[in-house]
Amino acid sequence: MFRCLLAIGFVSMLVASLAACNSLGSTPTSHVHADFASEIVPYFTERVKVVQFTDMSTGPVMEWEWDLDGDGRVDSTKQHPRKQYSKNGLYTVTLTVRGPLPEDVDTITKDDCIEIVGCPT
Ligand SMILES: [Ca+2]
Repeated sequence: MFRCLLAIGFVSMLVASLAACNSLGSTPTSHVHADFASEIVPYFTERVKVVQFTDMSTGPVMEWEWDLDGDGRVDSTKQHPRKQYSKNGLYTVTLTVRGPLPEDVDTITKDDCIEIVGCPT
C-alpha cells in the first residue's frame, strides 16, 4: 500500500493585499492653504467692471485654478488673474491651489464676494 499525504499550507494572499492599503486609515495633510483678495480697479469704460484678484495662498503652491463667476468652470490658471464683469450681480469666487505632492491641495470659496453694480445690463 502506498499512501500519499498532501499537506496543504495556508497562504493568505489577502495579507499582502491589505498591507498595500494600510495608508487608507490616515489622511495626509496638505502643505498648501488657499486664500485670496480682490478689488475693483479703474477701467476706461463703465460698460464693464474689472476686478483684480491677488493670490494670498501659503505653502509651496505650483498651480492655481480660479472659478471667477461661480459657474463651476475654471476661468483662469494665473496666480493673479484679472476679470472683466459686464453684468450686474453677485459673484461667488473659488480658488483651488495645488502643490508638488498629491495631498497638497486646498480650496477656498467666498460666496457673493464680488458685487458688480453700475453696468448697463
Ligand atoms: Ca467660471
